[in-house]
Amino acid sequence: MKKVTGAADRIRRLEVQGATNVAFAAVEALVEQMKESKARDRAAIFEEFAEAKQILFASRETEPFMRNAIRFLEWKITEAEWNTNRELNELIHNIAEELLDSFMKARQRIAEIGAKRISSGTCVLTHCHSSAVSTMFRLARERGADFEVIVTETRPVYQGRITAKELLEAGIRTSMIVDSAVRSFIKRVDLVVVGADAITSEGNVINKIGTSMVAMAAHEARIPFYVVTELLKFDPQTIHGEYEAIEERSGDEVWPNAPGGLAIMNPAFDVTRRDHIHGIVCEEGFISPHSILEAVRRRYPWILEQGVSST
Ligand code: RI2
Repeated sequence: MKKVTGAADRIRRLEVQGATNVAFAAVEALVEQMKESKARDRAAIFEEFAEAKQILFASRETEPFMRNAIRFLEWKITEAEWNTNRELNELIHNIAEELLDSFMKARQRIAEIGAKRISSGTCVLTHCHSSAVSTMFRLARERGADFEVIVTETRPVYQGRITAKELLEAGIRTSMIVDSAVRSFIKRVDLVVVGADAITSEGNVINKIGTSMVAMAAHEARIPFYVVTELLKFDPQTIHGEYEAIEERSGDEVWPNAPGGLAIMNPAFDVTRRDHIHGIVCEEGFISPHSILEAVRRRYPWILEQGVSST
């Protein structure tokens, strides 16, 4: 299981970052792993697949996009006719391509929709680094909008720096603030835009730690708060009453070599209630968080059918 354990380690260590990159790194590793399979029959191959899936699922807890993508592969290879490893490899490769292709179309549509809300003179605040949000900003810039983005540094691992570098490269006016300065700057901004790691059946959004405080500051200042995300991040387990698990990371990220005896809490994400979200920009359009389940059912019915168990 070298390919998947290697990928799982890179994901865990944050060498691969962001829900989308994590999902595609996991799919790629799984496809490569199956290519190396020496299993002789269907049952043995599915056993290997299940083992690989468990290793990847365990790499980071709050990654429903990765889980949905892997379940999609599993569903498709379960349904299809194939006899040899060679046939399976070709099939699995094509399924991964299909998923990537549908994702790319979704991402383009999201960027098109979101970019319409960013015109010249707009000041946008964003938190952390989201490839969906960056794509939308780049498109708005390409379309000629001259706007400004305020990026939070995003403690403890400073993903805001990734965002800042990307935006500067795209020729977007960018400034950075520390996370605790959000409320001091919120009145300067016209809207807040963030990405998502997970969306629940209630329309709540799980994103980088601190997002819910940004949302509260925006709510207090009556500034619109948008979430830009593919519906592939919907977690079907939440329909069955389960809470999205929030990954707890090592305290070393907060303070390496901290004094002994100091307890450090380091949750990677928090939950932003739907009441603080003005709109979700997704492949089904600009929607209210209240209609999330309906949108997922329309666009990806398989997520609801395949994703009912936690394995
Ligand atoms: P895209 C990131 O989590 C951030 O919370 C970001 O908003 C989210 O993933 C979505 O990113 P982390 O992996 O899928 O940095 O839009 O912990 O790239």
